[in-house]
Amino acid sequence: MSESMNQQILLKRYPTVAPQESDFALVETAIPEPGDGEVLNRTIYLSLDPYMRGRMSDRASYATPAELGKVMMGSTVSQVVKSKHPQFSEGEFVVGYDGWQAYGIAKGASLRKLDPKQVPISYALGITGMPGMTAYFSLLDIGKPKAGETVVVSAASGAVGSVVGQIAKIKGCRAVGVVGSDEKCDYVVHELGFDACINRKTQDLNSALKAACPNGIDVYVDHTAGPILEAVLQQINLGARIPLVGLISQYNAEKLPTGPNLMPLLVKRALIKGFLVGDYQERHAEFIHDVSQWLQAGKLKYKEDIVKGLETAPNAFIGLLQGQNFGKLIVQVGDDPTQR
Ligand code: NAP
Ligand code: FER
Repeated sequence: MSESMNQQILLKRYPTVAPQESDFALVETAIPEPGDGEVLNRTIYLSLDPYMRGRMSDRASYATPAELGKVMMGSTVSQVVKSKHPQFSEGEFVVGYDGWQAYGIAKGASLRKLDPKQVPISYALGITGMPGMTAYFSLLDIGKPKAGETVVVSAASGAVGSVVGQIAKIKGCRAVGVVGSDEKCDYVVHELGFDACINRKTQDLNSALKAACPNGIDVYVDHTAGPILEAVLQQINLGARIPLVGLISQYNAEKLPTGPNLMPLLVKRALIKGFLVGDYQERHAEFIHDVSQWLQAGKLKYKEDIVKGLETAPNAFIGLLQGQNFGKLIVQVGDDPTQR
């Protein structure tokens, strides 16, 4: 491959299961010239992120699919080679979205300058970039960890998870990671300072979580969905918070697992929250006031399905679970003098 040429990786076809090399094509093209307001960048670092798997598909999604035959998208850290934008000069370092190629043309407005004296420029693709920001806001804004609480995170040694656990520690929480190897576990505990870590491939998730979280789980930052989420749910505490950040266990799946697909919750930032009516006893008067008024004004309709005789109770109850009741099922056990 010649240095005076551009190298690009194109997406050739959408993988049906795990992506394969043959889904991509490496091509050589001329290095492009920047137009007015544009910059020619030489890519130094290209970020590879799980979300890209979602783009390699024409399945409906929150994001537009990667176009077949085009350069794969991706965040990049680059050096400016030629600039036709007043705010950028040759030699400067920038973070942008130039994709899987050695040289890219970018509009100046889509680039942010990097100062190599502050942190290594590659960090702009990780801890000081999109993954770090994901960790920071998902944990703090949705997880709302309080000192003393237990925070569990999956993909814990990764770009997002490693930051989640460390911020949890900064906030005075117990941090527990779930990862896919002993080596990662070791790193998460001994280098990152998590309190415990579980190997999802070799340990029984339920018993390992129980042992690692003796006070239960207050926050679970979910990066995987699937079996880890299933096990975590068995140990959650009253009022636990679960930022649903990623579902990587299903990104390569040909068919979605049985049971509910939680992806729409992530995409729509929807909320699932447990409810127990007993929590609202103090607001009973408020309820009675409104509902009585609406009934009297004819704004609420109400249907009762009254079966007669105590002896009908077992069958009526069996029917309730089969949908045979139509309205609120009640057994009339005795005479109602108010109805005479
Ligand atoms: P990462 O953790 O650096 O790398 C992905 C990791 O996922 C792998 O190393 C692996 O770790 C784990 N993994 C892969 N397949 C898995 C499976 N079948 N079951 C369980 N774990 C599996 O990636 P990242 O960039 O930090 O992203 C982590 C998650 O955050 C992803 O789900 C991503 O989509 C999500 N994310 C969401 C947003 C958002 O705005 N919602 C933004 C950024 C990232 P182990 O083998 O160690 O478990
Ligand atoms: C991911 C990275 C980014 C991801 C979603 C996003 C579900 C979405 C970012 C946005 O639209 O702001 O891995 O996985």
